Amino acid sequence: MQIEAALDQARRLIKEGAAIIDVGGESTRPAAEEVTVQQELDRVIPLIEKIAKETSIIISIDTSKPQVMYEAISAGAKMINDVRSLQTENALAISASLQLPVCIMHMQGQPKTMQLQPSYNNIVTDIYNFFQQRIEQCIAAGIKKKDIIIDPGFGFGKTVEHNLTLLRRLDYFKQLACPILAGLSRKSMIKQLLNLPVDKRLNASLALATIATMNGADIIRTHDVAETREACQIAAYVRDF
Ligand code: 7PM
Repeated sequence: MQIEAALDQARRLIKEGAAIIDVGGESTRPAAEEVTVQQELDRVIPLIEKIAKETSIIISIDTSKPQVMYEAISAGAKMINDVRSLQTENALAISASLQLPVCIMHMQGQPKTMQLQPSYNNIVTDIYNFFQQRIEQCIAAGIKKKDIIIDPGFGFGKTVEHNLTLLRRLDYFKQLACPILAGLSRKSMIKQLLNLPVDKRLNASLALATIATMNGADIIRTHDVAETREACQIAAYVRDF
């Protein structure tokens, strides 16, 4: 996407009521090729600068690369979203030095191959144990517990059954005492369950976001902010009544 189109998209998300905008320069879709640091920087830095100049929205930098984290924060980002959970060399140390919220997402394998043969002993406890260890390692590196957000990583090295189980049992992760982020919007589990193309997945995405909220999600990652806010506000009223 070119910079003006990306900026328009950011403006639309803000107008619809987004609390956070996630900006990324690496595709993490299944089978995606890797990109270089310079490619990522060229894609995200000018955009972050422009969004930060225009608004005070929280910008999250979606990257696994420590140099991109550092430069994005210098450009105005205020949060890190890492689908590799800060496991890249130096990512943990750089994040700790930045002292900002970080979303650590669970992924089995790498984007290129993660959907080939996902396998767990127990999808819920395996991922729970992963977070328990990872939170400990983050804290040991100097990241504050209050800055850690956890995300089970729907679709990242998971079958549709794994995704359904995680969604049903999302409340189990509350014991870790970190905010829970869930990204389900337009994901391929909807194709697998209802056989809908990506531009027809809004209703199903709202159902998934509603269930995630009922089951304890604190932050929802979505393409359709206005609709998702309404659905999740209702779910939160029912949940917290
Ligand atoms: C194709 C397939 C395009 C999948 C894009 C995607 C998450 C994320 C993504 C998530 C966090 C998408 C995904 N998903 N970061 N990045 N959690 N923290 O649907 O679920 O945007 S990429």
